[in-house]
Amino acid sequence: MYRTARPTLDRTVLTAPPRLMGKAARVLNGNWTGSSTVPSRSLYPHQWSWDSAFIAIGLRHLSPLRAQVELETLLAAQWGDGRIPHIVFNPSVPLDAYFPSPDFWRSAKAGRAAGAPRTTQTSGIVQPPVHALAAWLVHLADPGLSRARSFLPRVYPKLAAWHRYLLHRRDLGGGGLVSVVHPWEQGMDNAPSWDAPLSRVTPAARHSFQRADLDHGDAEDRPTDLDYGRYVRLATDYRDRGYADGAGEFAVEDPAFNALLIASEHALARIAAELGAPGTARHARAERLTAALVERLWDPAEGMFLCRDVLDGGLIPERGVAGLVPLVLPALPPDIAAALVRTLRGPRFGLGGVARLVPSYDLTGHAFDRHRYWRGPAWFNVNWLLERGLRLHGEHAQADTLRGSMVRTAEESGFAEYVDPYTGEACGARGFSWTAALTLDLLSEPFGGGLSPARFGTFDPSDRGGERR
Ligand code: 9WN
Repeated sequence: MYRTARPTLDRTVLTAPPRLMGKAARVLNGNWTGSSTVPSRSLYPHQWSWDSAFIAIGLRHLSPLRAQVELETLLAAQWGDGRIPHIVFNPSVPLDAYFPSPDFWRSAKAGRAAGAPRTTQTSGIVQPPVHALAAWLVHLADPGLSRARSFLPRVYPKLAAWHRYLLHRRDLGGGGLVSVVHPWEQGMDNAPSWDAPLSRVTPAARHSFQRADLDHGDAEDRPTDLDYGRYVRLATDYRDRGYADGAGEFAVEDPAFNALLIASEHALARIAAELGAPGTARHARAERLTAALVERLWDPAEGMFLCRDVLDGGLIPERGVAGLVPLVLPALPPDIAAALVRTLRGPRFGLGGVARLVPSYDLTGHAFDRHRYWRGPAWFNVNWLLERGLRLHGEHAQADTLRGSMVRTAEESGFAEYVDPYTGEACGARGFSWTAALTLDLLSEPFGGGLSPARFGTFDPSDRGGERR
């Protein structure tokens, strides 16, 4: 299934490590609060869910202990129904530092029926489930420490409950895949894929909320007020329904969100095996989910996955980078993996050609904007997933090119939140945590490490011991 071309190590990776790793470490140390890492001191001064998972993946090379604590802090804010909230608020940060703030979400009260924590304040929506994958990679960084602290036995039940929540409460389309109920849940907040489903949502009145992001970010790069009004409306309605799932105005099956769930399900299988339980049922479920993903979201004519609008039933004809993220899946049919690689290298995404990093949206698409949030610029977490996916499917030369570009751009941009996909010009916050963390990971594990086929992708039903050593 996997091609075995011999990996090469490019010069950037050979010469950059000590100096660049030091710079990345300084970013992560500066953003560490004592129990978790903020994505950015200025723009995002709390703990974010998928950020913490990516941060832990890099932090494990610096301090496996801190990486474990990062995930444990997030999981301590898990709700009784299993959801992991997308933000865990730091009570010492002023309310006006970020909007929507805790007094908007009112999690303890509005989320009581769903089992929100009583004292920790959180949001009520979720973000992509990268956590089990992160927990597995963090364990692999120092299995001795992990076992001494009973890291996996403590996090496994919480991660299993998280996946149960998604699979049981969020299958709003009835086809086995998870739906997101807010663009912020998918993590690519302002992607053109949301435009059509969002257009049905009546925006909250402009005077009813005060944006904080424009104090730190350039308005030209951020979502418009109209889109923000719709985000606020959706979140308000969800809150006012007590965060109960099922009756909202927005429900979309997204390929990246579901692919990350599947990758995490494979990782949970590895964790189960490490804890002495067979992981076969989880691997099998991950393979069934992969089949559902292909059946519901694959578009052969586009050579990529699309989003499905669950409320009108149709595929959304927008080519966002989320449709390429399933490349991280080990059980993807080889012809589909090959088609994704062709699309990545073609004119729409420009890998190895016109693009320095893979853009968040089709370079030739009608909504492409090289600087506006998730409508064109390149993000490091997405590029990291694609780099690991290319490697997983044996595309080492492409992966090497991408890795070299990411490392160079991360350094030149001052670990920017995102960059112009053509030039690498920095946009958004600088000193952004997941950019620093994933650069550390690329430098420390140039061949894919825990995500290499031998340690992650291959599934042998007789393999009950997993990674136990
Ligand atoms: C809303 C923290 C988060 C990331 C998201 C990114 C942005 C927040 C915002 O920042 O979203 O959650 O205010 O725009 O889109 O992916 O997790 O870094």
